[in-house]
Amino acid sequence: MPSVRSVILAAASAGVAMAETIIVKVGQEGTTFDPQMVTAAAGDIVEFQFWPQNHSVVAGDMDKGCTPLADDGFFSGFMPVDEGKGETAFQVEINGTAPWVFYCSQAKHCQNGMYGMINGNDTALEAYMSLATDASANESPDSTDAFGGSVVTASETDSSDNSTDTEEGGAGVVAASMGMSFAAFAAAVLLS
Ligand SMILES: [Cu+2]
Repeated sequence: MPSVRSVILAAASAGVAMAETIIVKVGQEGTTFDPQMVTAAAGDIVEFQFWPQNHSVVAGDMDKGCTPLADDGFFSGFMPVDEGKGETAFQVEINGTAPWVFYCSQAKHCQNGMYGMINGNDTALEAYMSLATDASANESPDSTDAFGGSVVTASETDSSDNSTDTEEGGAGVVAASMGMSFAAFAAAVLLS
């Protein structure tokens, strides 16, 4: 059977619009976003899924560590989770290729390295690292409610690694967007 990658390439070359849902795991390995660097095209959805104990994701100001973007940002609100992957996720639709930095506004998580970028690069991430490490405060937006995205039921993709640089991650994304059942997806992965 054709590999998942060849199917993706065929679809892309046929001009089929295939918006992807890209999963970012929040707090699964401590104060981390995984993947930390996300590449997303216009129309793609970045879905933040939450692990214990109580994290958030905030769109940050690129020039001020651990500080919310003043306008047109996003915030998930705090997402307390007792155990495992939380049922509630936060989705942000990407409208272009402009870089975003995001961070967790809980306690000193941002200062401790809990941030990441959408459509960023290593240089920008390193620059943000110094700003975050030196930030005197870790700020949440004024609003305690979520904004700039959608609070949704978390997608059923927690068993695969959805980082954008692996075949399996890509397969999970495509299977989900094609509406395949998980069993069919698993079979496709096993057979490929
Ligand atoms: Cu956190």
